[in-house]
Amino acid sequence: EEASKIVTPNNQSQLEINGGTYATDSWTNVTPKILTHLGMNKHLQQDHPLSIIRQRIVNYFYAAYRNQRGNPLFSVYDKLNPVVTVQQNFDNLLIPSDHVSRQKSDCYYINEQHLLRAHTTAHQVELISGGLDNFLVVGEVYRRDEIDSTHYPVFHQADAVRLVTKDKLFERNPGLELFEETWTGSIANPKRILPSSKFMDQTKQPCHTLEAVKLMEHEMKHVLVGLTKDLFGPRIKYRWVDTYFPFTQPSWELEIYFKDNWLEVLGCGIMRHEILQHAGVHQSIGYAFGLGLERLAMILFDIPDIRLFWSNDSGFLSQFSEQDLQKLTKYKPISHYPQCTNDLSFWLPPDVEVNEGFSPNDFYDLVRSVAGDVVEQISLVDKFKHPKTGKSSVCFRIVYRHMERTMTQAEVNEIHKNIADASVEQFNVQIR
Ligand code: FA5
Ligand code: MG
Repeated sequence: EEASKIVTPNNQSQLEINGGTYATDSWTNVTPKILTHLGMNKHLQQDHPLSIIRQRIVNYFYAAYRNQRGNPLFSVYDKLNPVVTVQQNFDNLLIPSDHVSRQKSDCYYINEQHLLRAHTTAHQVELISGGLDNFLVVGEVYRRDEIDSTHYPVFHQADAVRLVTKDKLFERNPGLELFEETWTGSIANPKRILPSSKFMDQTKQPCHTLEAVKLMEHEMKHVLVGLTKDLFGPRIKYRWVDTYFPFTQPSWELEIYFKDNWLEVLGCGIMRHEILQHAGVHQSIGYAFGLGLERLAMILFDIPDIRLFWSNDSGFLSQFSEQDLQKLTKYKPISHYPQCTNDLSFWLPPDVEVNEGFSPNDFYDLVRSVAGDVVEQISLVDKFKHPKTGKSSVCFRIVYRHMERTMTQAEVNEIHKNIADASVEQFNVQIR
């Protein structure tokens, strides 16, 4: 009863979110549980580790870029509404209409035209159109994903854009140009087929001069390595990896070496000039980047589980303080309560298979809606097709652990049963 009420917002014809009213449709897949995260603003909560990281990043940019009067060049937007349009999140950023990141199985859609932003880059074009040329955007983003200690469907990003004109970029080398002489300056046909990752030229966009791109690349990498060293100390090991984003060219990821592994901390690149043109900017070149706050915070504070960022437990929050931003205290686990593992196996309806009529992400959302944050991990441990009936069977392993107390087996069994009941109701499966 209870579960079905929670997991089927689709029965509603309208959703009220942040003061806006949205008609639901076949794209609607936000759950009430996910919607509770709007307005929590963990990145603005005093003494919260995400707020400390935000301030460190902002202060670094304030210090790195100043105008002649000594005032910070960058402005900060950290309270923008996470409800955005498909145009803001994808179209404005030249993300192809068939790109995987648009899929219903990856995003939280409110309806066909609106979604909870999947990256803070969604605000880039409106801010540039409004006349800004140096800004940071900080906020939470929403992505449908698996469940484990480093994945949560809501996490935080900081994005930045810096635009410079020819005079500024070539201050000390007058005579150099941002754009190739041979380039006509016209916006490429927006309907033309966009270069895919494999065919994107990693050197530069046709419109830019090599010297403009190289100078911007150098400045951007210098600033980002500076930020990394400011956060992790001067001896941190890092490397740049070529990558592809539809909205930058060339593009890179910065990885840092941490506990015997290379960990991706940000994506960045030279902004696609079409994006600037659409936003009314014709005489500048820009760089942009986006980074994840939880990843940085987990390393800096030694926080072992991403769910802890949502904890209201004073045993967690009282450990951190904004008093001295430079002093990063390591997290001390309050204690480790025992895990409890239960498997759930069921037959999918006839003619339905994993990723064909049944998406594991739909199941993960159901589990989060029913069980909340006591689920630490879920994995698909087994799937097979019955040779006679042709029906598919799946088995999910669910690991339960409360972060602040020990759960009894009876309590876990009850939640597990609720998940099973809700699965039958929502996916028409048969429990084995
Ligand atoms: C983006 O979201 C791009 N918008 C970044 C960007 C902006 C590139 C501007 C170029 C110009 P990506 O999906 O890789 O890219 O995420 C960026 C960062 O967010 C990652 O490097 C990582 O630090 C963080 N991140 C991504 N997914 C997760 C996740 N599931 N959990 C925690 N952090 C994540
Ligand atoms: Mg990435």
